[in-house]
Amino acid sequence: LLVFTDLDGSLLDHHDYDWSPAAPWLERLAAAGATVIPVTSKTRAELAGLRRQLSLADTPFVAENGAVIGLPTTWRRPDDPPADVDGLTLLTPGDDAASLADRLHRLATEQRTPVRLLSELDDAEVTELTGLPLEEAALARRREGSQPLLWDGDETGWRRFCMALERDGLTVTRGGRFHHVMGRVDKGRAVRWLAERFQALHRMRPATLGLGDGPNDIPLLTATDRAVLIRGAHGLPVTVPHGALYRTRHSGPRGWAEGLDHWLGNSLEDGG
Ligand code: 2M8
Ligand code: MG
Ligand code: MG
Repeated sequence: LLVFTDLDGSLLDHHDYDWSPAAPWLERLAAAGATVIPVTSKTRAELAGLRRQLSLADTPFVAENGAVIGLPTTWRRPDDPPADVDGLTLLTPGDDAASLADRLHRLATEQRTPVRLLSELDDAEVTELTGLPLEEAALARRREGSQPLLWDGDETGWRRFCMALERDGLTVTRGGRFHHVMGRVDKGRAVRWLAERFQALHRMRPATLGLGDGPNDIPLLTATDRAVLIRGAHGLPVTVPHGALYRTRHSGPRGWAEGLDHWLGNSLEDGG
């Protein structure tokens, strides 16, 4: 079983980033041999410490909404790019963050609209906006393949700006607090890629389960066999076309555990 999970607002609480209500399920999944794969808007720099704390240091991960995929050695194939210093193979199917920033500023100037990139705020502002500790705010600003941003203009202006971005070949999505702009990537493509890689390595189609709370999780949820839409603490509407979708009553890590109770409550130990 592969469990693909969003972090902020899903495995982690939207406000204080706590995951203790989900910890018993993480242990149970590990004991049953299931692989938990974080699929997040967070950066690779943010994930380094988090993956250790969550005991997910040996599983693949998807950072920056699909722009960065990290593979541990057990998920590698010989023709992959070489492993980098952390012993991980990194795939970056989108566009690099610096060129995204340039294009965003160019389009914003053309449209005479103000746009604030998270990577260009200072650490204290990011802390204020997100509740992340200062050191983690600094790690969130280290973008490699996406640019989270704040839009101060009106809804019509935003829609016009989005259309310009999409005409320019960019992908626009939305997390709990920020809009996110990437190249031609999303969480769903990364999930499908990892499921195919698993199949290529093990000659067996994996069972997949997805959990997420935000608009940026819709592609993730539609890419998995069974899905959990976690009640959002962000107030944004999220509609997921899926034949096997469970919507939780709780939000954050309590909702995460509730979703696993629903799909795996009695069946995990005999194969999920
Ligand atoms: C940003 O991601 C969340 C995802 O829902 C958002 O859009 O609100 C990212 O920039 C991430 O790097 C950061 O850790 C997070 C903090 O809340 O915000
Ligand atoms: Mg989320
Ligand atoms: Mg996310």
